[in-house]
Amino acid sequence: MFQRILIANRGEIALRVLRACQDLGIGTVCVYSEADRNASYLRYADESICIGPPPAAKSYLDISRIISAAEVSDVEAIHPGYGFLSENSHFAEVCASCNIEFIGPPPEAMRMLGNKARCRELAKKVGVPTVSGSDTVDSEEKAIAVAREVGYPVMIKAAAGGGGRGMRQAHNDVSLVSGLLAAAAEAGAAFGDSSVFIEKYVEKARHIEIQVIGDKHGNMIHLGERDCSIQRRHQKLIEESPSPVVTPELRARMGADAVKLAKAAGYWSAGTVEFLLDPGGKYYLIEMNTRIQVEHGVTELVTGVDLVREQIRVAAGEKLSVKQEDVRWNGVAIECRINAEDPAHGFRPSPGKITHFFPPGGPWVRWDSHVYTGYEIPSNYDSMVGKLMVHRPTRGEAIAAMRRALEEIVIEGVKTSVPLHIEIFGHTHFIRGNVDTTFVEGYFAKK
Ligand code: MV4
Repeated sequence: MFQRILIANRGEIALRVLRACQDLGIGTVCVYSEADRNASYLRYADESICIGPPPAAKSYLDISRIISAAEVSDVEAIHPGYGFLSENSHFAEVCASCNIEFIGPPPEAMRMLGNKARCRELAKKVGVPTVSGSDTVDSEEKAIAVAREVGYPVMIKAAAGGGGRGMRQAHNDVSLVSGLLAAAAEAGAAFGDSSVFIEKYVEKARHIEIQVIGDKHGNMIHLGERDCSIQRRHQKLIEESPSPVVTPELRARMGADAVKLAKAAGYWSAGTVEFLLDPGGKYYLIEMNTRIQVEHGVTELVTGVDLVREQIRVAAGEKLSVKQEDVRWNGVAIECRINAEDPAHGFRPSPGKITHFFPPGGPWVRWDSHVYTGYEIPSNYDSMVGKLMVHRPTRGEAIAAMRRALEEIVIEGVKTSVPLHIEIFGHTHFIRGNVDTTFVEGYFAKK
């Protein structure tokens, strides 16, 4: 096992990785930007190194600064968390060339699966269902031909994109041509790769993702699904496991397909295979996330598997501590992502000082967060202030527990998504589990 690792991230995920290291008896080095110099979790690290000014490009995204910190502190491995450099295969290669273990998948697997067009190709090759559509399209004529063949509406997606960036819907040839240009330009600017492909638009779908984890000895298991259909502008608001609509046999089929895809890419570490599930019960792969995700905690609650611990163990060359046949799913876990954002102003980020904070707690509640009274939320990074999770035997009890916890939490000084979460947890469609990916936007349109 590693003696000492560096955590190349900030906020609640830095704290989450610190806790896993504490449990494993591993020494820790945190890096932080000037905006995070007062971060509470830094006290739990054995060593903390300032790596630069607030802009992420000059700190958390700067490979040379992070590698320098790793070299001077003599760590054996780097945990990238989520976001920032976590899905950067070049960074993983630089780590390898410096003889530092990247706590994540091998770079070749990241490159293959992180590109949506290549991921789709691999899925097709190994027989995992995909949405009907095309490989990357290089002309308007080709795009129109594909769209007419699969039938409108279609989605135009950037191959290098993810989480809805570089994505456009099109209902006819005219919006297809304008959408192609817009998606390609957005992807070129954001990812330096403007290639796009076309998929049939799957209507009234739910977003179901399968958690996988593998080791370097060829073992790969799935830990069931998370239902992430409650999103707003491609930002997830609520995640739950199990999905109210996934049966044990559907879970087994989707899980086997997720494992098949990851194995075909020579994957190890934690990863998530995203599917759309249509109202007829058919599922289609859409992309793979080659990192630990924000919402990993709901899977930990229902399976009892510590995903960050397993990630670190397998990176160190150990075998997975769980076998597929021993995985059990107990009860229902739900997570609310609590963001500092202002619903009265289009949910724009609401950075600033938290003047009063009281955490939710009590039985069945898990609160993963780095914030405290007096904490100043920097404007440089994302606006998530914490993840509120509950775990109960049934979905109805989980909803009740979440409503109690949402009423308890106090965050003053900034605007947050707590009132929105309270509204959703009182909404009959949500309570009945009767939602699809258009729920939040549809709900606000009607108000
Ligand atoms: C889709 C889709 C319908 N058809 N692809 C959104 C985020 C990205 N991961 C994929 N997304 C979608 N891809 C096809 N072919 C609908 C969405 C989608 C969506 C998915 C999950 C949750 C909310 C969503 C909101 C709008 C669109």
